[in-house]
Amino acid sequence: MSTDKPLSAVEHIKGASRFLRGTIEGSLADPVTGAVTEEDRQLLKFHGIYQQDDRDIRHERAEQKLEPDYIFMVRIRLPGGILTPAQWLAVDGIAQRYAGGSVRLTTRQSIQLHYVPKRNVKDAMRAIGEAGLSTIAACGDVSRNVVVTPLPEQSALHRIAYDKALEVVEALTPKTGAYREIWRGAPAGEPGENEEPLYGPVYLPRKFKVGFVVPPLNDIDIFAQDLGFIAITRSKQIVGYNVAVGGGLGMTHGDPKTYPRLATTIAFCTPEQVVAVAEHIVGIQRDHGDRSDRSHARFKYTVDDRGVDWIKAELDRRLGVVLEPPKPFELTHTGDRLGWIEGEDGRMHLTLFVPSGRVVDRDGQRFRSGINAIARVHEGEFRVTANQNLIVAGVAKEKVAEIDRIVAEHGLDFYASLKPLRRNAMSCVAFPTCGLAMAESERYLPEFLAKLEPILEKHGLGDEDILLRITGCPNGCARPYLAEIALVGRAPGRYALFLGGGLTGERLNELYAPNLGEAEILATLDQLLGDYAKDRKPGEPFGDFLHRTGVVGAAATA
Ligand code: SRM
Ligand code: SF4
Repeated sequence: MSTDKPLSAVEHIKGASRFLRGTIEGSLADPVTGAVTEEDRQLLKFHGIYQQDDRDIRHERAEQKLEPDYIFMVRIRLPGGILTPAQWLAVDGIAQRYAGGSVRLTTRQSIQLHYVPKRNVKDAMRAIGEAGLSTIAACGDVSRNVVVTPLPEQSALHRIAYDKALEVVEALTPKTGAYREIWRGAPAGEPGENEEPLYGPVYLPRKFKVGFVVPPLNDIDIFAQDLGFIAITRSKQIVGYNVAVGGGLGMTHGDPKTYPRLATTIAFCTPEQVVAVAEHIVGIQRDHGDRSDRSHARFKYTVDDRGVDWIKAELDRRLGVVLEPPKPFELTHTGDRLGWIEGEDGRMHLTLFVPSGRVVDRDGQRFRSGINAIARVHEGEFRVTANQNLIVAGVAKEKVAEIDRIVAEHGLDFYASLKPLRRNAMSCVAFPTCGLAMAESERYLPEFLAKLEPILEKHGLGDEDILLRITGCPNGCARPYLAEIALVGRAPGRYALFLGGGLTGERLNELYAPNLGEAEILATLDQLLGDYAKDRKPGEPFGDFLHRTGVVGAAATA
């Protein structure tokens, strides 16, 4: 371990947990409270479950001297975002029966079910298992859901990258028997001496995120990952992967020791080396990450504290070979391309826009009913994108008209007329379920868009690709620090304004103003967008313009 400082409280909880067993069963069965013990709250995360409370009624309940309205969020991990139509319908049924009714697609291609009362947690988990799905390691200090570019048109390359990602998933999934015992009814056993050959008894110092991308798309934001594999292709084959390390976005307002960081591309490895690279990078973080201070425990800080050269040398040493330098590659854009795309195998793929990933029936747009109706006739698979959208993948050409009819009947064909600002925008969950939210995000995005769109139109920019992301706090769940415009929550109705990210996910934005209300944000953007409309070069993106004109970047601080 890298430090002599005292271990953080969570390290003690993990160490005493007997490989994540804790007293979870007892906590869930305790009828006196809707909550679990603090130790079990921490351990449940490794099982994909967060204890939350409904923040809309927190104060009211406190005034009535009631405990908070405890609820649980269950995160189903889906490597590469893939699930079958039958699994989709099963998840919808679980959301209706045991949770608050809505399915939430996430920025890591997973599915979250909110509002699960404690009494329903076991039933929900059993039903998830019966659907052939799992929640293990969807949260916690382990490798999280592995994201893979969904890449509909290049079906062969997608399959190769996806299969490789599944090998990594297999290698990095915790092996503890606790999950099977608690949720799948396996006989309770005494923990083995070495149930976690890779992680060991205290797992990683912090969460760890792995992604696979196939250039030129960067629809998973590869440089936000702790460990990124960038496919290098030659004549429709993946000849290997560049290895990028140390990405991560979380920070704390006003604390310069915490910061977003883009992953650094350090090497090239062959397809056969990928799993070993993943295991050894995880091993480096396990052995050298900071276990005393959780705000300094992500791999990005290990990379910066030790230096990129040290990480590369340590990786080579553990592998027993010197990896080659990275190969050239080019990324052209982030985000999803909505609508139909034909794959090289002749199959059709429809990317549906799902605002903030929330699958509900609302007004004229009936996402839940519409996607369920598609699932009943669809013979391919669904892919959740890392931008909270859903791909109906692998549709036979003769089925396209039928899917289109269902889409139109449920009011989901509006994607075709969306302006780029709305199409690209992302928000995190925030209130009322996220315990860390400082300001609204998902519930505020539509309102903010309705105010920003007329400003864009006024300046003749309605059809420009502008990338906006909003989060309710600086943790960065909607990857705001990669956007051209980002609102990062500070307090109810107040946001830090970050500007100047790029459209390919290769440049972080910068803090422009630390604490603004809506009127100030709109006035600032009105001014800057007006300047952009007047003075931009042909084809120049907004973020690039802000850098060139010194609004942000080196010129701004010089
Ligand atoms: Fe996140 C914590 C939601 C992607 C950085 N994130 C949380 C929690 C669990 C709050 C908590 O700890 O109590 C949020 C639950 C809210 C709720 O009510 O549902 C939450 N994060 C989300 C999701 C659902 C956002 C969304 O709107 O889709 C995403 C679920 C991903 C998944 O399926 O696994 C989500 N979170 C991300 C990402 C983006 C990514 O991974 O590509 C990031 C930034 C990348 C990174 O990790 O650096 C991210 N979440 C965080 C952090 C800050 C970590 C840090 O290094 O400081 C936290 C807080 C923490 O870990 O202490 C956090
Ligand atoms: Fe919650 Fe903050 Fe993540 Fe938004 S960014 S979901 S407010 S932790």
